[in-house]
Amino acid sequence: MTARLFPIFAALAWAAAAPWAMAHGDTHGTKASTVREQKPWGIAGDARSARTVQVRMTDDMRFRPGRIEVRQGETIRLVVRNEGRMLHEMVIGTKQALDEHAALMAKFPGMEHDEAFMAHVDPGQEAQIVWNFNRAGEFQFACLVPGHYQAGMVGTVTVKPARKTDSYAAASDAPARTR
Ligand SMILES: [Cu+2]
Repeated sequence: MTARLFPIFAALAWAAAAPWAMAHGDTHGTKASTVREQKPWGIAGDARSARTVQVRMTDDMRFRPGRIEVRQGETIRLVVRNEGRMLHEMVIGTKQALDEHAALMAKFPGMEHDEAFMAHVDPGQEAQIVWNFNRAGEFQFACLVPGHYQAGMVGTVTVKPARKTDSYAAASDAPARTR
């Protein structure tokens, strides 16, 4: 029992000590968008070089479109509109990262979280995510409001390799990494 409970308390302590925006300890109150941290699914982008993609979120727990295709290195300005009557959000990540995040959100519904790769959108409102997909692969975007992800509120982002022989290298137009 103790062993099974431990991860929950560890997660609670971690969530309390480090709100999501500061999950890696080196940003201290700075919004993640100003500290560009490379994630397996990309890095915060610059809106000036972005292609705009509009996505609608609705109370039937769907994103429309539910599939987005981008080229590796491309920066996308996701304009996310909540057309429902309840809070929705878009969080981009790998399936594994979203699964872990969703489990944490289900345990701690009031948990604050904010990062450059997510947007929380009130009913009738719209928000933006500017993200540079500089890693090729299959990723997802999901609404992690408790119950929504579990109800299927998830979409896919396919990032096609810039070059067939070099699927993991950042494209030449990607911004400089922080490290
Ligand atoms: Cu939702």
